Amino acid sequence: METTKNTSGKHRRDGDTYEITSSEIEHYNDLGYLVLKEVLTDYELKDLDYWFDHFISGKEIHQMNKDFCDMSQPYGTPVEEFQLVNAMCPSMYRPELANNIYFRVAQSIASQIYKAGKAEMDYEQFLAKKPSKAGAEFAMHQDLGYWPKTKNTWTATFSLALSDSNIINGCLQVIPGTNKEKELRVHLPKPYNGNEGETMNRDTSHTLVIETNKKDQPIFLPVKRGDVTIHDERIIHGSAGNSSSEWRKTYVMAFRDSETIKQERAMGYTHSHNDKLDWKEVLG
Ligand SMILES: O=C(O)CCC(=O)C(=O)O
Repeated sequence: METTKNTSGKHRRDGDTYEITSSEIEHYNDLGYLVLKEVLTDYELKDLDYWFDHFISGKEIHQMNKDFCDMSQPYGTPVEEFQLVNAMCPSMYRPELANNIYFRVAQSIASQIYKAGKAEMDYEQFLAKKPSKAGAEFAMHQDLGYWPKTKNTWTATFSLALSDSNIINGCLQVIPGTNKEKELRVHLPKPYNGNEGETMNRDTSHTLVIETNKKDQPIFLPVKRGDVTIHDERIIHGSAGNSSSEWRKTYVMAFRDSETIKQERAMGYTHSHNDKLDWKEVLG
């Protein structure tokens, strides 16, 4: 059903529903990503801004341990040296955030994309790049390279722009079509400057990185505040540092099949960096 003649967001919203077209679903399934404009209004974003700034400024640090971290640097990096600030699973720490307007609208989109089962929210993450931090990069990876092996891997990861995001401040980059590669690329712990030769693992750092090759042609996905990008679990993606004088702010929310989430939880996996897992065992 191709009803979305006027593509502006407000014509596609009806309450908690944001209507997407069959060609957008096809685009997502074929190329592994999608960009949707004006998903939330500025009024709706204001409440999310409050919680985002609350977490990113470290107000819940006392209870978050490794869930408040810099994913571009090893755990234990002093907070004042953070460049890429991450707050994992925020509504686990502040349940008032759960069931917010972003969740409800993203749920409506995930359910339109996924018909083979029930799409449910698996985890959330706040991600902020400080201004003028060239090192605030998100190393190229496939999300599945990070996660325990599950029978069904279907995932739609939503990134809501809370600030405009562009090439200068390190917007998301994807390599279209890599979602169709049969094998996952090899993911290795990221070596850090000054730590060459030091063994990094899932206890010392969250960051894994793949080697890209000459054929890999990333494209940038610049977005405006209120827009959303969606990427699947196999597409190669990442982002560069922030060379601008403004923050880049993103609210990530991932949806997976309800049975997959049950399987993850049975392994003790919630996507919190504080989960205790035997990674050799769960990666399969
Ligand atoms: O938005 C970014 O810079 C990267 C986020 C990312 O890699 C992810 O959500 O999987």
